[in-house]
Amino acid sequence: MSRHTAMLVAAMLIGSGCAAQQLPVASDNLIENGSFEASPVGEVPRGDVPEGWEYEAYGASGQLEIIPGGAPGCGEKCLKVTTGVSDRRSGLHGPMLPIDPTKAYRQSGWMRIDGKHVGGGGLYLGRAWFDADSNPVGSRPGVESNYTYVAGAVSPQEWTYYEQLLLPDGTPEDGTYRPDELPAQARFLRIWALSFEWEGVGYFDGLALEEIDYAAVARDQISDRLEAEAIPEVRADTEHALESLPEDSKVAQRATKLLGDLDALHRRLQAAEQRSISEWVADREAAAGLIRALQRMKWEVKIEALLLAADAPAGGQ
Ligand SMILES: [Ca+2]
Repeated sequence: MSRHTAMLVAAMLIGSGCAAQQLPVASDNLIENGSFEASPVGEVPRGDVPEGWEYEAYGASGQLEIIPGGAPGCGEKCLKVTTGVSDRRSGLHGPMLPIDPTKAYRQSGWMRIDGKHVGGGGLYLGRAWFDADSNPVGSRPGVESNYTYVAGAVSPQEWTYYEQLLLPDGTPEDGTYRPDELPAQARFLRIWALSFEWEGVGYFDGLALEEIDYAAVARDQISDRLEAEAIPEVRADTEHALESLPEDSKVAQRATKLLGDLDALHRRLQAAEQRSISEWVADREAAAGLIRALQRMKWEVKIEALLLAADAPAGGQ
């Protein structure tokens, strides 16, 4: 049994999929032949690239090969990239893939190296961004570099899964974007799978780009957080203590406002209508603050109720 076959069997036993994730996907893999299953085993002829890919990075120097085996659950073939003293750079660039910068995507893939890592570089998985006219979208004003990475200069000895959730740029007006953001002007991306500035053998497999249903992600995250922080109990405690407070008490009014905010959040979590990703991101961030405020408010209301009871004349009114 070859080493690769052994890894495939192990993967089946532990039930690992090619994309090791729990995120709700909203599309198929947008990368054609990201797992290299559509290519024949053997050296990729100089000047050529595997089906679905556009060109060899840093020149058509014939440093690519399709070999049997691959990452856990990722089929029966993978890409091997060899760099040496005479040419320390190679890899693959994908074709221009159309994207919608208001949507959410996950870019993922598996990488490993063989043997000792020599040199400062390593394997890189990322993408370059382009606008509607196929011009690069720089990460900062006046900066031409239009690429960001899922993982850079990595050199794992075993197959390792990398992924990154890409969300719309939340602040397009500042003219910059983070590595985990889609630039607002971007309409295309080009996948990069590179072996850069080192000498050795690297492997890529299971490369994927998928649209993600971010509303479902945010809904789950917010709901889980409300449950984990016992917000239904906090609410019940607060409402119980509120019964002892006069309605015109300032504490009662603030508590009632917070409970109303919580109701509104619950309504948005259950709403069926389409909301933008930025609205979901804002809700996710606001939920954390609302949870903290509700937890403080519970005690404020309880203390206010105790103080009122202590001030009341003996025997009550
Ligand atoms: Ca494969």
